[in-house]
Amino acid sequence: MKSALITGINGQDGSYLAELLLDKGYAVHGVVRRSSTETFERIAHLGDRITLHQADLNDLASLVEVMQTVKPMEVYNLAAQSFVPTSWKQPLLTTDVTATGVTRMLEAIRLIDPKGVRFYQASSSEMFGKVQETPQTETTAFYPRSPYGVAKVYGHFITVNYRESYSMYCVSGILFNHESPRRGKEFVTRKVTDAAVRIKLGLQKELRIGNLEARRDWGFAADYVRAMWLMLQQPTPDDFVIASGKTHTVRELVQTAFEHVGLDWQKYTVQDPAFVRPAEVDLLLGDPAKAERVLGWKPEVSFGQLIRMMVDADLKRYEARS
Ligand code: NAP
Ligand code: G4F
Repeated sequence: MKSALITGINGQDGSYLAELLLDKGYAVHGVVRRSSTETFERIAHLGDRITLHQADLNDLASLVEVMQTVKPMEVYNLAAQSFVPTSWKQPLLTTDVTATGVTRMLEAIRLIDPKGVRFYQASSSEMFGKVQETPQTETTAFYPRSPYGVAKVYGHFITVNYRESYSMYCVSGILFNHESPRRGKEFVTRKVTDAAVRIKLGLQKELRIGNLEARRDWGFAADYVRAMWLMLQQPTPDDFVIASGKTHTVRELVQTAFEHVGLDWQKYTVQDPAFVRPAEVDLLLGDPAKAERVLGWKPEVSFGQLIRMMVDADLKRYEARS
């Protein structure tokens, strides 16, 4: 039986990836960090079909111990301080987890089983930042615009470096924004779909938001975890851009979500400088041609379908509570 270890299994992507790997017959293990209250909301439904191990990306010994215990064939490093605004408030924590945490994962693998393990690193389109060309591809130069983006560039290149230095099977997926009903509420898509529903139900008065002109290439998380798995099944390790190939403004996102609940977004949306970033990534648009050609990967859910799916899921959640 194939075995896989997922760091960040309790996050949005970790939960979808765990489901995918279970469906494929893997023994699925996950790394979770210690918390005073255990809120495994996204993976509770998987019950004892997955095995959880306590470790932290900041603690090398704990990662080595998990590697020794599980002896996985595939490792998916999804754990990170993943919220861009927090990376300005906690730049050193972001560096420790999102940048050097990747080296700790790679070292744990190098020490335990450098030839047997296949490693996936969750790289990000935030690395393109102030974009140097459009659309962005695997060869576009990086120009990160936040401590998070800088940390991801480090994680990306240390992954490439372990592949080239030790001939380890290490790949980096440069994933553009992907969302789902399991997205954290601090990210703009879920903040908007949750607000549209709450306003519709009379639970909230307005949506306070930052830059409406920022453009993102948004896709569905369950489509994107398929690409992660495909990357680790290739005969040789390589890096891929995973994107929808379409871009939309935050304004279009708000309009789509509010329209779906029958509200005029302009009546309820207030621009608030508190949500404007010190440095913005204005435009992301990925070119997934290489992933399509080599991996046979294609996204199945469009932007409109995704936002409506998220609104519907939020509606269901609130209706179930009343
Ligand atoms: P997420 O929901 O924020 O999940 C991140 C996970 O990392 C959480 O489970 C979190 O644990 C865990 N974590 C944080 N610090 C840790 C530490 N010190 N030790 C161990 N675990 C730690 O993020 P996501 O959206 O699923 O994204 C998954 C990965 O893809 C991240 O690396 C993210 O940066 C990257 N990425 C995401 C996107 C996107 O659009 N979603 C795009 C490109 C790249 P808790 O559950 O305890 O908080
Ligand atoms: O949803 P966001 O917070 O996502 P962001 O910053 O693009 O980062 C996400 O995608 C990355 C991939 O490119 C991942 F690596 C990262 O881990 C994360 O998953 O913001 C999207 C856009 C930004 O331009 C932001 O300025 O929405 C704009 N925005 C406007 N008002 C807002 C808001 N973002 C948030 N979170 N909240 C607002 O009120």
